[in-house]
Parts: sequence; structure tokens; C-alpha cells
Amino acid sequence: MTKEFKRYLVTSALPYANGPVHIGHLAGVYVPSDIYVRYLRLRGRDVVWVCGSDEHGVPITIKARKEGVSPQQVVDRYHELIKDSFERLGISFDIYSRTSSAVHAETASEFFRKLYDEGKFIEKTSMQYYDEEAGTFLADRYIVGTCPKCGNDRAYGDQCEMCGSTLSPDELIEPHSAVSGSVPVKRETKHWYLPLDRYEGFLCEWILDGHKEWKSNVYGQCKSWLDGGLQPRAVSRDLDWGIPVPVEGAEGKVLYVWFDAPIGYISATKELTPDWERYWKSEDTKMVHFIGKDNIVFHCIVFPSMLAAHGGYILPDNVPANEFLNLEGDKISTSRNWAVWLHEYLDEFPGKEDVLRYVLCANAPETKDNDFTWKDFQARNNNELVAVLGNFVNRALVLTQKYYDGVVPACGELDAYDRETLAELGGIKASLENNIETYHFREALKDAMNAARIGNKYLADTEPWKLVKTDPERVGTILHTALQIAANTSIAIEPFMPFTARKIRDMLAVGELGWEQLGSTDLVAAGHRIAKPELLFEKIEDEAIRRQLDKLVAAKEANAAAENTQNVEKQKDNVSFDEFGRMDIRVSTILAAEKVAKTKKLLKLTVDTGIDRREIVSGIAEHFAPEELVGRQVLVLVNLAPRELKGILSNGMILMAEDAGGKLRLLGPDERTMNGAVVG
Ligand code: B3M
Ligand code: ZN
Repeated sequence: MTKEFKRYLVTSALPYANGPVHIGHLAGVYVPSDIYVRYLRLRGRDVVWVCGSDEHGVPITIKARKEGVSPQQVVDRYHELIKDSFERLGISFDIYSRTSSAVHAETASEFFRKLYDEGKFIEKTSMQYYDEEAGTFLADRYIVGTCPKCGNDRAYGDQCEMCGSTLSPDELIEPHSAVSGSVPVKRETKHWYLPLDRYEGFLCEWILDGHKEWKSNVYGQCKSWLDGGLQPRAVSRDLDWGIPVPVEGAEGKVLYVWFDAPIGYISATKELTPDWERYWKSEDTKMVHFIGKDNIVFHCIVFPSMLAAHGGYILPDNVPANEFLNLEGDKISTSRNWAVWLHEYLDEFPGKEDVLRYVLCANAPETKDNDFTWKDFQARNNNELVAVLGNFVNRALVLTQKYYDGVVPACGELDAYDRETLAELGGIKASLENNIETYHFREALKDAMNAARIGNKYLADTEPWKLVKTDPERVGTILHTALQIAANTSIAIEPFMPFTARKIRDMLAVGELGWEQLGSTDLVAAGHRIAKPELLFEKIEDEAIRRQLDKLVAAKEANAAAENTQNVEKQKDNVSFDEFGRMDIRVSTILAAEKVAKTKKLLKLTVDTGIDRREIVSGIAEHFAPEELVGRQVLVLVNLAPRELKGILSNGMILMAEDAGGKLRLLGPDERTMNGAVVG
């Protein structure tokens, strides 16, 4: 027996304000939650939907350092960009707040202080890395060194981005501070811990016994966390950006971002309505958290434990977390610019908000990671939105315009096929409601699109354009019926494609249509005059897709170049001008090349240095075939002291560059140059 709720409190994960929103965020969290809330509103339910920017945490301070600005400047920029791009896509929060707000600081501080005063925290001192030069403790991300797994010398104290290993600062080779470059020392520091282990019993009963209906990916992750046993979790950090820990002796310490951010849902609700406690503290409220799978532990284990420790708050009824959306077969990545950014999409595809909403819902990673490809985006637009939904509505309206000057014709006697079609239309509502209520939005979208499929097939089967001369009354009945289906389609697609639903209603000139009218066959009265029909969708051509794919290629190339610079050897100690002046480097030509017997790496080269002809032994046999070297002009260090290698007196050195991946490159003038020309 499902519990009846009087009201709904819906939250969506607070996006970090250190970058724009991308399609992974939308598919995972924001499109599904917008569909759900639009549906609840259409059903007349009492619902509040809160979100906002998550403006604390180390990623923001890193971005600020990288850009040489303050964290506040970073979050101000991205908060506005995120808020604006959500609005443009029709993501219809009741409030989009931010965790740098005063209301949030007060709410989070009070929340912490209550747990502190009631002794719900464990106080513990531990040894943390400290940068004596900068005078600050270092979050793991602020410690860089060489990855013990792959040798990447830019690995972070929490993760190596080269090989993906999760690390701890103690594992890094030659750790140093990303702030001052100095070698960090360990210093004692005190933090407050939420003893999650004390909430294991409550969580097992609440989730494992009480919410077996949760999505398997969510339930499974909770079960493995609980089976593995929970540990106390630090809820404060040594950082200067965040909400100061509101107790004496906590200078330089702030609330851990994952302690403060979920409280952002509460503070946003406070900002939204004085009735906020009716939503947060009454068992008649159904709370639903929409998140991505990487946030499950914080929304199902940590935040509920915080709420239980505080007391007086309800717990989420469901947390329908989605999996991840990939892009063209690769993980979406803000740092590698491997993403489709919402604000760029909106600029480059004006008027196609619903196309993106449709594709991201149709492809949503509801039970497993899924992949977004631009080809699929184009195909769904052209083959589903243009060819089915757009084609059906356009035909129904254009034929009414053409045959009846836009006045809805009377409906004659319905025949069996008409009645069968309308009955099928009537069957959509139940399935659509059930799928939305159980967070199966992909299936729900198919139900909604079924209305258009039914209409498209109805017109294709009845072919009114062939009857107009012989049976005008029948044509009237057909088009009258088709217009009822078009009106039903606008209701069914409203939660998914609100812009298109409105366009259909505007063209039908029917004003607002209520959810309860879905399935009705008298939504557009005979004699009513419709408005001028316009195309709902237009085909997306290959060129538009090519441009997007080229952008991704450019991003990949930029990443490769950036990664190469990441591997660049550090600069050696300075030399004086005089010291450099002693090097005698000449342009030379390779006259002959042969492998050195019994070696894999050595070639014996005969080189014309302009001064003389000499032999030089070089370890490049694994990189160049002898024949490809003959005639090449190279740079030779001619006054390198001669040395004997495998019985050959090698007199000089060919200068080379080692590229990414260890590939050797010859260096030489960009045009044929006189042998012996001095390089300086
Ligand atoms: N800022 C988003 C993320 O982990 C994180 C969500 C907070 S919701 C309280 O991508
Ligand atoms: Zn590594």
C-alpha cells in the first residue's frame, strides 16, 4: 500500500559553481527532476522544488588559484551562468539559490552548532600536511608529486589524473605544495567527525528494510556501504573558503563542503517560503532527492544521518539516482573540456531546447551508463520529432487550415477505426502517470510520444487528402478527431517538452489544458478557429553535427597538447652566456648510416659538418631506419669530447627532441643550409 502524501519536497543536486552545466548533469539530474515536478504541478499537487549553486569546496579554490581570482569571483561568474542556462532550458526550479548566501551560512552554522552542543560529534586531532611557507594546511588536492603507479609527476594527493589511481598524499613521491612549491610538513590539527558508525542500525532499518523499492543501483550502493561498515567522517576542513566552523578555537576551519551543501536544500526552502518547516518537518511530505550516482552516499547515508542526529526532519522517500552519461564513447570531463556545455548548446541551437530535453530523456542513463552521440541526437530529431510529432501536428493543422479555413470541422459519426484510435489514446494516461511516479522517465516519454504516433498513423491510415472531393463529411470527422489527438499530445508531452506543448496549444488556440483532460476527445470544439500553423521542428543537417564533432576533435587535440606540457621536463639549472658559448653546434648533413653490429639501439652515421667528415654513433636505431636518415640535415654538437662506443670513435652528438610517448625527433633548419653554419 503506497503512502498518501499531502505535499512534495523535491531537491536536485547543487551543481558546483566551478564550471558550466553540461549534458551529463542534465541527463543525470535536472531533466528528470524537471519532468517530475512539472508533472506534479500539472496534477495540482503541492510541491516545492529547490536547487542552487554549491559554492564551497576545494575544486572552487583550485579554479580560483588557477585563474588568479578569488573564490567568490569564480562562484559569482558560474552561479549566474548556471542559473541563466537552466532557465533558458526550462528547468523550472521554484528557487535556484546558492550556498554562499547569508541564509545558508546561518542555517548550516546553526545545524552544526546544535549537533556540537548535543555532543553528536567526535573531536579528533590528526596529523595533516601543512605548507609552512604559505602558512596553510593543504587539502589532498593541494599536494602534488609523482604518482607511484605511473610516474606522472603532476599527480595530486587524492588522485592521479594520468592513470586514474586514487592516492593518498603519503603515497606521492617527492610531495610538494601546489600553493608554494615547498615540501609540506605534517602538523597536528583538530577536526569534528560525524560518527556514521553509530547510525548504521538506523540506516539499515530505514533503507535496507524500509526502501526495497529504491532503484537497484541506489539500493545496491547503500547496501555495500552498510555491509562494509561505516566510519566516522570529518565534517570540517582546514580551508579559508567555506562556512567557518561556529565554535571557539576553530579559526581557519570551515564546514566540510559535503556537510554544508545538503543543508543548502533546507536554506533554499527557507528562502522560498515561510512555510518551509511544513515541507521539511512533516511526515505528510514526500521528499525526493534527484542526484547522480556519485552522490548516493552523501544523500542516502551522510545527510540522513545528519538529519537523524539533528532530529525533527523528515527523510527522503526516494533517491532515484541516475548513472553517468558519456559523450561520443568517452567520459564527460570538465577539466578536459570533453563536454557539451548547456550554454553553448543554447547559443548554437536556438529554439531547440526541447530537442535536447527530448534526447537526454530518451537516452537517460537511468539504470546504466549511457552514451550521447551527435549522430543519435540528429537521428532522434529528424526521425522522431520532425517525422512523427512535428509531421502529425503540422498535417492536422495545415489540412484544417486548407480545407476549412482554420475552423474546426464538425465531427460526424465515428467509425470503428476512429473509436479504436481514441480508445488507444485514452490508454496512455495510466501508463504515463505510473512511469513518471516511479521515475521511469524514458518509458514515460515513450508513452507521451505515443499520442503523436497514434495521430500520425491515424492520418496516414485515413488519408483525408484523398477523400476531400468524394466524402467531405468524413474528412471533417477525421480532422476533428486528429485535432483532439493533437490537443492530447500537447498535454502528454508538457512535462518533457514544455516549449513544444505550448506551441501546439497556441496553434490550436485552446489556452491552458489540464492534466485531467488527457484522454478527453472534446478539447477542440467544432467551429473553433485555430491559429496559423508553424513547423514545430526542423531537420538538423549533417553540417551542424560536423561542427559539433569538430569542436570535440579540437578539445581532444588541446588536451593532448596540455598533457604533453604536463610531461615536460623541469628546466635545468641556469648556465652563463659564456658557458653556453663554449658549445659549438653546427648544421650538418648525414651522408651515410648503418646499424652497429650486435647492438639494437646504435647507428653509425657519417656526417659532413662543414668542418670535416666524421663518424658519430647515435642511439636512434629503434626510431629511424638508416636509409631514412641519409641526406637529412641535422644539428651536431661538434666539440663534444670524442668517445669510443663498441669499438667506434664517436666524434660529436646529433641533437634530438623526445616527443610525448618517447618518440625521437630530428632537429634541423627549415630550409637547406650550408653545412658548418653555426647554431647560436
Ligand atoms: N555539488 C555536485 C557533484 O558532486 C555536488 C552536489 C551537492 S548536492 C548537496 O557533482
Ligand atoms: Zn598515475
